[in-house]
Amino acid sequence: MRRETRDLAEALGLRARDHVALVGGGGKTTVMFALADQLKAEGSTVLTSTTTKVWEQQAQKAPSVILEGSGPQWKEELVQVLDRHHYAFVAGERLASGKLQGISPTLADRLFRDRVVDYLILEADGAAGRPVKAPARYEPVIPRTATVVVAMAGLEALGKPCTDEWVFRAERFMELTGARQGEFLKPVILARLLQHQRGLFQGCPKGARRIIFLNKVDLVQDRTWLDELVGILAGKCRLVLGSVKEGIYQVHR
Ligand SMILES: Nc1nc2c(ncn2[C@@H]2O[C@H](COP(=O)(O)OP(=O)(O)O)[C@@H](O)[C@H]2O)c(=O)[nH]1
Ligand SMILES: [Mg+2]
Repeated sequence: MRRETRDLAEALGLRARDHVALVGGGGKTTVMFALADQLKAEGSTVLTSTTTKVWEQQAQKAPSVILEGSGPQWKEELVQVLDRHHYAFVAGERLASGKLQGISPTLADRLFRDRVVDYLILEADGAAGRPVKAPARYEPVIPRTATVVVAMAGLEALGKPCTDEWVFRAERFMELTGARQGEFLKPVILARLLQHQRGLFQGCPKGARRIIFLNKVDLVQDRTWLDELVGILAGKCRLVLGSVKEGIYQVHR
């Protein structure tokens, strides 16, 4: 079954009070903020954050950035900002690099359990700007209370060589998928990354819903490999093909 929608939250099958962790590459930050904007516009309260690091400029897409490391008044500030804007980004502290340190997974758990907001949306993985990544043994950092894990990849990588240019942690990627150095990233190889126990869903909490989101479909010219990829993945878990840029999503179930 396949259908199209312009509703991102619905494409991902979100339910009331979900705790969403985004992993992989190819658009996690973009999805996080698009989702937060939508949920806020629909009247929900939202917190965005990361368990890794984020550029301060990116975090500022939220109406307010609250730093846990700024002192004991941070929680009070957060409550005030949420009262006013219904949406904030929470981080740990400012780093010299211009990035913000994220929050610990246990703080994410606490914020979720304390029902501070309706939705908590986290970037739980880093991809160094590449559309595809393989997780190291200590990645991603998904809080235990996450109810949804969205594993992402950027579709512009399909057919490109499996090298550092397109794949973050390329060596680990080849270990996991059996791809050879420089081999074209074929559908079957990307599917292995998504389906491997130590692949993109590594560390997914037991009860969390798993969603595969293949983004940047607007950059795909030849649909043959895309159809092949859908053929392998569809029916196994919720699969979304889309373009956050164009705001259009295809849901395969
Ligand atoms: N063409 C296209 N570019 C996108 C889309 N979504 C995100 N991008 C771009 O892809 C790059 C990586 O996105 P980002 O959200 O930072 O990915 P992350 O590394 O997974 O957090 C950025 O330059 C985005 O503007 C999309 O749907 N289509
Ligand atoms: Mg990012």
